[in-house]
Amino acid sequence: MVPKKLVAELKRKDLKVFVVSAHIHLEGDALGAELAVASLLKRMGKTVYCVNDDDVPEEYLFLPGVKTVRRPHALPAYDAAVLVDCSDASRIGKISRFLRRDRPLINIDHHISNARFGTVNWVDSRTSCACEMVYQLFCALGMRLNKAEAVLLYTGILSDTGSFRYASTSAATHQAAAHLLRYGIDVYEIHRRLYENFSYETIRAFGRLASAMQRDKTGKVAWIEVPAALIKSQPVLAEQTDEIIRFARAVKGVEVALLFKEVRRGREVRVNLRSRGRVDVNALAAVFGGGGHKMASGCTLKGARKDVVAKVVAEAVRRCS
Ligand SMILES: [Mn+2]
Repeated sequence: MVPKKLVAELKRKDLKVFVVSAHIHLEGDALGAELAVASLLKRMGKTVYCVNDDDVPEEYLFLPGVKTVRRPHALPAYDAAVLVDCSDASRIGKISRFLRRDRPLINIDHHISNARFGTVNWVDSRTSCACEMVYQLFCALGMRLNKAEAVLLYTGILSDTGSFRYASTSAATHQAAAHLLRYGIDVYEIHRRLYENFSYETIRAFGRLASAMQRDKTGKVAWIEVPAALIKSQPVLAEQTDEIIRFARAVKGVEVALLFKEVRRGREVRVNLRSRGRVDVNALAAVFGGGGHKMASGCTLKGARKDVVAKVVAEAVRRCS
């Protein structure tokens, strides 16, 4: 349910200028929800700045309104901020330093680990994605969607539910998607843009990563490591978490799939965690200062790749037994 306070806040006449942002490592749900909220606010007569601490990944450049996204060094003067798909305000990156304590901060998120950092918090971890929540927001405001908004929300739902596969997909998710189809969106085109748009070299790199996959002796934990050198030669790999980790998760008997991306050689490793359902990877990531959902989470560790892999794999194996 959309909180009444959120609707009231958006309707406030004295709040004229909004900044809207989403988490770094932009992906379909974050970007779709951000742009859809921006569109909604503009239609309510607000001035809106979409700001991110990240460039938009190439596969999302087709999204309507994506050219309005700015990557500023600081935030512009604003009356209220809306953060979508962020478990914590710091998830928007360096620009979070410029959030003002004396301005409304609206938190719209579906992460179970959400820190309720806003002045208005709408956190619903039972919802599949931020875009499904933004869809509900349009309904609560009695606003008809336009086709561009439908494309944005459908893209977010498609990407965050793994194309309606993950357990977070509910009847309400499908109903929202069904409604979005009535706006004449081209679902195959969206699918193609997201999933059938890789370069020849990237697909070959996926193959190399799959063949370098490892698993523990119980076969319950499988992992893939992406070395810094490979990310350097194929930067797109840094964004392709789901495409890569699906190899590990798809192995029969695997309970926890892990992806280790060497962000800075010898110094920092980004870890993505996926569960088959038995192990809570939100709790597993929390051991290392991260979080997310029970089925999908992430954390970032300092140190050499070899040490990070050993530590996280050991903890994952422990939780599988
Ligand atoms: Mn999301």
